[in-house]
Formats: sequence, structure tokens, C-alpha cells
Amino acid sequence: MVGPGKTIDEPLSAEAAKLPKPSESSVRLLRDELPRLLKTVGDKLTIDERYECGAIPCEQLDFALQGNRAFGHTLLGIFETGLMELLPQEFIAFATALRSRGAEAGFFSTMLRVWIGTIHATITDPEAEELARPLEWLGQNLDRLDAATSGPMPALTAEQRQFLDLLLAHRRREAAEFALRALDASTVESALNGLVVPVLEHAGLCWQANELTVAQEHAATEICRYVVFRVFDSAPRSKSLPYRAMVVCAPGEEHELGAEMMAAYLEHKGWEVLFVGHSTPADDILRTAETVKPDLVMISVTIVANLPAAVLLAREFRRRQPDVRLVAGGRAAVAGRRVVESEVDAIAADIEEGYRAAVRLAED
Ligand code: B12
Repeated sequence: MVGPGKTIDEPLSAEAAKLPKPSESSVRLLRDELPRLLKTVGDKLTIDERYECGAIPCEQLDFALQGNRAFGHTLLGIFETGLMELLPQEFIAFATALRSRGAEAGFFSTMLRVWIGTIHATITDPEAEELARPLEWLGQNLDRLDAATSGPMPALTAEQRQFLDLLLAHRRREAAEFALRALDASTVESALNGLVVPVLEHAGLCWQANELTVAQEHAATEICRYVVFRVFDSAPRSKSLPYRAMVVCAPGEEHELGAEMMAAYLEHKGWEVLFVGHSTPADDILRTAETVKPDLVMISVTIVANLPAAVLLAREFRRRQPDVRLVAGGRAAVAGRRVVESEVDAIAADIEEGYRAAVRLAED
């Protein structure tokens, strides 16, 4: 999903896939120079008079600078993994959030020019050439990319809408009671997949479309965490199984509710589980696993910027603890399947698929 309610223009992804992947030395230079590049690009954007209430509303400058930093990390993630086909969808996600906050089309061509100029001023050729080429391609295709930044918001069911309204009104207990009533009529799986996951997905798109503030999105997520635990605690637990899992977020990854849901689901099914939350250093994760000795480690990765760290973590597990089975999940693991699948035993798109993979691997 890119702009609200839209899927990425396939020809754009196919064209981007043919872009030459920057060489290892270019990627290394980009990684080393990224803090300096981000600072310089940010400074230039700030002083460029076109940004002083020009191509972007003044009050959105901080948002744009934060987005620009996320864009820089995403670029590095794409170049490090060689997943060039993700370039358009990631750019569109970034551009949609800014377009909905008043950025004009010209903002993006200037921003890309600033990036390209700063790369050439900071890094020597041939590496600068290689790093700038994908940005030049984005610049040449801005009209097509722009056409994908808006679209109708996917509709919520009446029940999902009511749940979202409770979240936005900060009615925590009522939101949980509402989910528990849905649970009475169905299963834990459908209460979560039918309510919490799609409503948070919708909240993310509303944030992107500037229909929800960051604060509203954060508050809704926190209430959902409470709801998820109320739902699990109210459901009868299966008998204990002799399996132990560790569920971790990739280093740098701040999105943790998906991983937390996966962990709670395994526990609900009778597994012994250690959940390691967001953004934990790889070495800590590996050392914890040496002590806990899990049969299985599940790695959650949501944003493409964190894919290289997820891949490195999986490689280190294979090297240091080869008996541990690995499952990757989360949006970026699925989008980056092409590079992730050789590093893990399974990739899963949701918690039920993850659970099926976990059982299969544990019983192997
Ligand atoms: C809440 C939220 C945040 C919170 C997270 C708080 C927390 N404690 O988790 C905070 C504020 C930290 C955050 C930050 C950012 N976010 Co955010 N966020 C969201 C939001 C609204 C909800 C995430 C969520 O919890 N979803 C509910 C869970 C249950 O769903 P899920 O994570 O997808 O997990 C499901 C599956 O993926 C799977 N799964 C997940 N992990 C695993 C693991 C295994 C092993 C398995 C089997 C399955 C599995 O199972 C789950 C159930 O189906 C999403 C919108 C969305 N569509 O999800 C955006 C979203 C993910 N965020 C986004 C962005 C851009 C960001 C930022 C870059 C924003 C910024 N400019 O700073 C930062 C990046 C931070 C970082 N370095 O990681 C974008 C990503 C777009 C993209 N192309 O990358 C999204 C999609 C919003 C949007 N529409 O633009 N975010």
C-alpha cells in the first residue's frame, strides 16, 4: 500500500528493479557519511528560501526534516540490501505524508537536487555517481510518483469505525470491552485480525494523509496494546508445550506491537516465550539467546531502513547458534522477501502464519 488506498504502480517497481545496485564501496561510504549528509541536506533545506514558507508550509518544516532523515535511512536500507524495486513505494510513502501536509510538487525536485548535490560534494566519484543515479531516476519520474500519492482511504466496517472512535476518544476500557464483546462471538485470531490490526493500519494511513496527528496515532497504538493484552488474558490458555521462543524486534526497529502480538499468541498457545521489545542492540539479543536457549527466534522488522540490521542479526544467529530456527515477519520482511528468505527458515506475513511456521520448525 502506498498513497491511501493505492498499490504501487507495477511498471515503476519493475523499472526501479533494473537500476544498478550501488557497489559495496559506495554503500560503505554512504553508511559512514550518512550523519554528515543528513545534517548538510537538512541545513540546506532549512535555509533554502524556497522552503521558507515556499514549497512547504513553514509549520511543516520540522516534519519535513524528520521525514528527510527517515528517507536517508531508507535509501541506505535499500542500497545495502539491493532491493532497488522498493525505491518507488518507499519514496511515495514519504511523499504522501508531505503532500498531505501542503508540500508542493516542486519540494521534491528541490529536495532530490539537494541530496544529489550534497552526495557529490561529500563523496568522490565513481561512488558518488552510483549513489546519485537512483535519486536522479526518482527526479525524472516525479510526475508518475506523484500520481500515486493520493487515492481513496480504504473503508472500515461499522464495527472497526466504532472501535477507532473509542481509541481516538481515549476510552481505553470501553475499547477493550468492545474488543472482548467481539471476542465472545469469535476467536482471539479474528478479534485481533478483524479489529486491532486493520484499525491500526487505517490509523497509519490517516496519519500519512494528515487526518490524524502523530499524537493521536501514538495514543491509539498504546490503547491497542492494552486491548491486545485484555483479549489474550480473557481467552482460555492452551496446555503448556515443550517449546521455547524468543521474539525480538530488529535492531533500530521502534515498531513493536506486531512482535508483541506474536509473542502473546505463542504464549496463548502454550509456548514459553521471551519477548524482547523495540530497538535492542544485536549483541544483547544474541547474548540473551545464549542464556535463554530458545528453540526458535522470531525477528520482527517493519521499516526497510532496518532490514540490513535484521539480515545481519539472522546471519549472526546462524553463525553463533546454528541450532536455533529463525522466522522473520513484519511489513519489511515481507517486502524484502527476496533477500530475507535465504537468511531465515521461514517468513510470515501475520501471526497465524508465523505460528504455523513456528510449530512446523519446532516439530522438525
Ligand atoms: C504505531 C506506529 C508507530 C509507532 C510504534 C510504537 C510501538 N510501540 O510499536 C512509532 C511512533 C514508534 C512509529 C515510528 C515510525 N513510523 Co510508524 N507506524 C505505526 C502504525 C500506525 C501502527 C503499527 C502497528 O503497531 N501496527 C499493528 C501491528 C499489529 O501490525 P504490524 O506491525 O504490521 O504487525 C502485523 C504483521 O506485520 C505481522 N508481524 C509483525 N511482526 C512480526 C514478526 C513475526 C515473527 C511474524 C511472524 C509476524 C509479524 O503480524 C502482525 C499482525 O498481522 C503503522 C501503520 C501500520 N500500517 O501498521 C505505522 C507505520 C508502520 N510507520 C511508518 C513510519 C514511516 C514510521 C517512521 C519512519 C515515522 C518517522 N518519520 O519518524 C518511524 C520509524 C521508527 C523506527 N525507526 O522504527 C510507516 C511505514 C511506511 C514505510 N513505507 O516504511 C507506517 C506504515 C505508517 C504509514 N502508513 O506511513 N510508528
